[in-house]
Amino acid sequence: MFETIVALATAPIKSALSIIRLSGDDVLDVVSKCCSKDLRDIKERTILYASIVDKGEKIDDVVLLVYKGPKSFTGEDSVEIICHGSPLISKQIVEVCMQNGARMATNGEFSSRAFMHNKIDLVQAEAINDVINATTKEAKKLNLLSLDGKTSELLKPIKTRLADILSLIEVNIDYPEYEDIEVANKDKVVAVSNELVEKIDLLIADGQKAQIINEGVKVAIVGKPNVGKSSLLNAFLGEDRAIVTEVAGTTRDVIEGHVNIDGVVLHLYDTAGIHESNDRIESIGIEKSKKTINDADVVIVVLDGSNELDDEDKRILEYTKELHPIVVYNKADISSQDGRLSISALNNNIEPLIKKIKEVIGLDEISFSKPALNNARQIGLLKKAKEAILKAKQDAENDLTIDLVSVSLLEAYTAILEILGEANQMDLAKEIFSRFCVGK
Ligand SMILES: Nc1nc2c(ncn2[C@@H]2O[C@H](COP(=O)(O)OP(=O)(O)OP(=O)(O)O)[C@@H](O)[C@H]2O)c(=O)[nH]1
Ligand SMILES: [Mg+2]
Repeated sequence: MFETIVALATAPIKSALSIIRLSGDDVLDVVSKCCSKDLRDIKERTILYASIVDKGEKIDDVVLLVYKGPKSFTGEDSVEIICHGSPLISKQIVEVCMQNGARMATNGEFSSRAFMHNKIDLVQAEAINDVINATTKEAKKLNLLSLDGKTSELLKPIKTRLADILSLIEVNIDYPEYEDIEVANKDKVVAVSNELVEKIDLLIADGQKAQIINEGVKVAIVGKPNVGKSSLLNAFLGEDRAIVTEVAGTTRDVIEGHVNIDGVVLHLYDTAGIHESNDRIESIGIEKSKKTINDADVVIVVLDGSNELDDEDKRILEYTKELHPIVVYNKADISSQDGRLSISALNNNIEPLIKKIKEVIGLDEISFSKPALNNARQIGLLKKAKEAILKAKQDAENDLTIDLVSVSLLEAYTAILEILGEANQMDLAKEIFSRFCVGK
């Protein structure tokens, strides 16, 4: 029994129209009780013009979209009420629906119903949120591919291959007397493991690129005082976001800005100049700079190209060494460029740096249109599956018995199913018998 849930699907602000959404087993009954028309006998998707009423009094004239399950988003009978866009009206309609048997939906409950009724898998469910939250058209395009199920498709060959080898092992163990069944031995496990790891590695690499398109890249701008870090932030943003002065130690706090560079959002963090300071406030800023450096995906060390490097510059280069920073020489307008990566933040001439950042991020054209698993949960589970397969391979190479080897393979299979949200529906027996005609 799926209770009828109700929620306002649009923003609670004045607008032309608002949509209230309901879904559940007795939704047609619930709405009929507060509507000028009876929906109970509706057999297929229908659009109706009607009034919503509360104890004989009209709340609003509305358009009703009535869906008969399973042909609806949730897979259940559903109704969408399109009313006038007044927060007061939508509130009254939600309330009257609740008085007649609906309850308020919780976060994501409509999507979770769609998932429970197998209308979408977990990757698709996550994509709904990602489509809504996308800040670039490139990210939205990738998430629409996931919503269409194209990303989930990528897992099919891996899932099938794992099920193949697992069922082969099962059959070998349970029916050793069958001679016409392929033997699940060490060589077979090693070969399949190699093949799977190669496939998963490709998915992880593509997934990390897609994650960048979805979430952007954190870029820390660091350097000693007065080299032009804040000027660089302003040049990126095309506006005077951070205060720029010739006084060393101008920036005290971390200043954030966001810019879209060919479909990738750079989350830029301009930091306080790092140096030895006795000023208490500045010292706090410097500590924050160091934290920002450690959280960043890309670190830009800004040097003043018009001066010789000094100990402070060298210390910062040393401090960031392991993070493989982009080292850029600013103030190219008043210094020689000497074939090094040079810019002039003051003159908004930062093209060479942007080119370098794009190079470091390493996205190719194709990354923007290729379906890929694209969030930390999905990529984390892919990595877990890979580790488990490597363990199975190692166990096989160490001549462990095949049933022990299969424990890790099963773990990998579960991780792949978990990505799709199918882990608790796993029915390996069904998989086995769909492949082998054992009962012949
Ligand atoms: N000629 C020239 N001057 C620049 C350039 N970029 C910045 N400056 C000057 O350098 C001085 C310091 O610039 P800021 O951007 O405030 O430097 P900062 O690194 O943020 O300094 P702190 O916040 O003190 O750490 C200012 O007078 C800027 O006008 C440049 O490309 N060329
Ligand atoms: Mg500054």
